[in-house]
Amino acid sequence: MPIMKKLKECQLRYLNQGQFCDYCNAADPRKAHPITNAIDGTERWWQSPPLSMGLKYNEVNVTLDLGQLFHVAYILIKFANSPRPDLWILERSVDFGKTYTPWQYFAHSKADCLERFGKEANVPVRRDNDVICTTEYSRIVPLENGEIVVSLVNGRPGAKNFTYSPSLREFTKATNIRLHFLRTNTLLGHLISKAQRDPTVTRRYYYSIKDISVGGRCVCHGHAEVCNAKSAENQYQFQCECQHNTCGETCDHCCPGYNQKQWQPATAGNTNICEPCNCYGHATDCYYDADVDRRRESLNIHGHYEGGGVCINCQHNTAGINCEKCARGYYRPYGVPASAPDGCIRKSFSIWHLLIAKNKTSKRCRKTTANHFLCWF
Ligand SMILES: [Ca+2]
Repeated sequence: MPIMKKLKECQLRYLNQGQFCDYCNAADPRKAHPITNAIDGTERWWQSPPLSMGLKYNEVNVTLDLGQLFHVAYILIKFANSPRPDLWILERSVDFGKTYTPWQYFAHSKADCLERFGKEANVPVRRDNDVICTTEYSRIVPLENGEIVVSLVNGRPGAKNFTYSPSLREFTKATNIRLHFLRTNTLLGHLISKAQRDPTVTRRYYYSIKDISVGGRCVCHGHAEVCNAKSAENQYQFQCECQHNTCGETCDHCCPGYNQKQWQPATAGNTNICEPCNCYGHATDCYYDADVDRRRESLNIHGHYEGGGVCINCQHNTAGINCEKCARGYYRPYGVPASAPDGCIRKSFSIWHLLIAKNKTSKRCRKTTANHFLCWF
């Protein structure tokens, strides 16, 4: 918001006894109304420029940056010395403010709901992700200290089973919240013709917010019971305590080495635990490959070809999806297990000469075809 200096604020409660106005002053803490006042938890308030400075100030955005992804359960807005807005949209972003989508519409009349937003007013919520239009919060009274409570979980079908309701989990996600105000409440002042209009009346029309409270929980995709402050120094950022071999701030991927199966959120019937890859101890990380899974080429730790884990950076001269082979130029002598750390030995042709011979009987010969042997000398 631009810093407003010498801007008159006119409090509506004094209308009966005559108008009371004062000057805003950014330099005077008692008369300044910066946006930080809307989240400071005190009685100080934020105030937008009045319509006397231009009708463009009907449209004002207030944006809250949550700093990370949350499931938002409710938003409580306490207004200050102006009525609640006449027409506005509560919006959310899940991509840190790049794009916004409507969360709930607010209008004074049912006609506005339909004409401005294409929504029938005050219809009961049927689906978890219904975007509704409500008229109950746009009344002119109270003139001051009005409140708006937006509940994004309670009253929706998935509320009782939130963790396992994918559509409600998705609907409540937000990294940013935007109050997109479109029209102030005007005591029907807009009906007065321009010629008759009291030039001071529009000084009374503005938005003012005393405080905004947001309640929610971390997004952990069902893979954590607890979400705590990231560190003692940073009490405003939270991190899930991930279970089921999941990693990340929101437990949104499998931990390194646990990608035998594709990551999935936990559901009511399945924790969808991330399974370790079988790399025979030759690699610490792996990735999931759907094609490998489909072709059943990856061996899991139970010895079954299930999942699509592909080992990354096989060590100890090994290679292959499971590091089960020896790298080019190396061989694993017969009987040495795939998990042996030094099982792959360099083929040295200066010492070991290969010869295809017929019918050889030696400890260093291996039968290749019916009458041929591969021998080392
Ligand atoms: Ca405040």
